[in-house]
Amino acid sequence: MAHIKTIEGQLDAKGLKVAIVASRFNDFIVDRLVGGAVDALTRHGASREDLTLVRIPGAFEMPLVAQKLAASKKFDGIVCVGAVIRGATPHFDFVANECAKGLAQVSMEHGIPLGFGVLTTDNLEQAIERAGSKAGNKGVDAAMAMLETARVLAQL
Ligand code: INI
Repeated sequence: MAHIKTIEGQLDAKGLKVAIVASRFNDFIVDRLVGGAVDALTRHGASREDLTLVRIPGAFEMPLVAQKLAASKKFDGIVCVGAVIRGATPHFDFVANECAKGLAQVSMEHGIPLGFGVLTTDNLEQAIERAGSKAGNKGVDAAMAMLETARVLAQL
């Protein structure tokens, strides 16, 4: 293909201040996602002192907390990690939908890159698969997506 002007984000997290918002609900899954996000960011140059972990009750509370973090302007990006599991959640759809919708709104309103690492699965096995086993670690993916987006936004 002919050369065209291309803008893309370098995966360099050096100097980036990042808030990681993690729900306590299903914490044995979520802790793996937090670990993945921290690992991904520090391996790409972020310093631990620039990372702040915010623990909250559940995925439903995530948008409000992300909104406050974004409004504080103390962070270059936010990574949200949680696990909403249908099998154990009669109100799965409400929690999952409100969480995703609210976080997208925060990202747009504040122009802040937000990595969405909230698992929404039918059962526990699928959640385990995405928390550091055969389907990877969605905390890693969310952190990397936030990082790439932050570096793209800085050039626009
Ligand atoms: N919160 C989650 O993060 N994951 C879930 O699977 C879940 N379930 O199963 O209900 C869940 N519910 C709690 C919810 O996020 C709120 O914390 C709660 O309703 C209080 O507002």
